[in-house]
Amino acid sequence: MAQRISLTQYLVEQQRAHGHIPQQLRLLIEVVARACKRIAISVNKGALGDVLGTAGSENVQGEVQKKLDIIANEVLIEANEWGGHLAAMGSEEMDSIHVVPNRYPQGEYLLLFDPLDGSSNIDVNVSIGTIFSVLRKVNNQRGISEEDFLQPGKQQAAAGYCIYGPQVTLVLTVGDGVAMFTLDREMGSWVLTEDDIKIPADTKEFAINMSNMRHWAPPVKRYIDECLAGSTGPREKDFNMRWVASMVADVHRILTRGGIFMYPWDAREPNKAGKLRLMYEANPMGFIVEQAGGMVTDGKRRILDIVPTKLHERVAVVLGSKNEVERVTRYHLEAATGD
Ligand code: AHM
Ligand code: MG
Repeated sequence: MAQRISLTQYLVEQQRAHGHIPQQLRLLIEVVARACKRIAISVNKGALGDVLGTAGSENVQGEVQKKLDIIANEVLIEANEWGGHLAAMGSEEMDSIHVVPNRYPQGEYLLLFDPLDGSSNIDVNVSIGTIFSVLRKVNNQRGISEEDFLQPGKQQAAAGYCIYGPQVTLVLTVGDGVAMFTLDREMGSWVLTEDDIKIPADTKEFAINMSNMRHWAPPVKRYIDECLAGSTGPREKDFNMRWVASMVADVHRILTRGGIFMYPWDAREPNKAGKLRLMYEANPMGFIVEQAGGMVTDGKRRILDIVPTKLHERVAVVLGSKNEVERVTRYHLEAATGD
């Protein structure tokens, strides 16, 4: 029988081999992974667990919260606040940061999460997920504030997501490639099922919400028009389209077989850089995709270089197969310089 490598064994061996997973970071990752198991149980219960539908509240961004958004948020906070590995947490579903209460020791790390990504898919039984990002607390001179979180994505110590789909899968990077673990439901354990995942540099598959086409900027329109023109257009090949409306599911497909994902700026709300959130969605997914050899920009700049100005900052996102993301980014730069 092939040897099964658990998440714990993977982390311990990574630490031994490369020395980049300190004790607190390992604990943090294991606690988040355990919280994801609890969330998976609630997701699986569905109507039987009374977890479907809206909670009757809105988050800081004015979005209606689903019951599962709130449950997942609470599970992650409860699981993470007592272990001594964290100083504070930030969540897409909370107005401001949650500092670890005084009764618990404060750790060296900061955790950010989108507790339940793809909320619109909860009630229709389509894949959803949890996305998380880990930063180090850089300033040790004073207490903790929102400012401590405003670090560019390239400073992440780890990032990952858990997808609640036909299989429950945890995807993780600690800055040394990307590994995938599948939940063995009978045993309740995470088993390494793929290591050193690489995204092919070329693809014939794009993911974008086409209903927003009339609001896009010209470079995005140009790129998609060329894909749609297929084998008789300038790209001289036919493209396929997928849009799950759960970023976790779209990114998971791209990690598995390549592709490009875009949630661009659009003219409906010109002052909003994009729909997705820099710190809960774009940065962690960006770290994972880059670690898998892909590329991530906001159309012009590398996302992981952006220095956030606020916790809930939004950003346009273009990510996935390197040659396609490079092309979209080039189209934006050409449009800006008038080439
Ligand atoms: P959420 O975090 O509130 O669920 O919103 C983010 C989701 C992404 O997972 C997905 O890519 C996008 O919103 C879908 O947007 P749209 O409804 O415009 O297709
Ligand atoms: Mg989300």
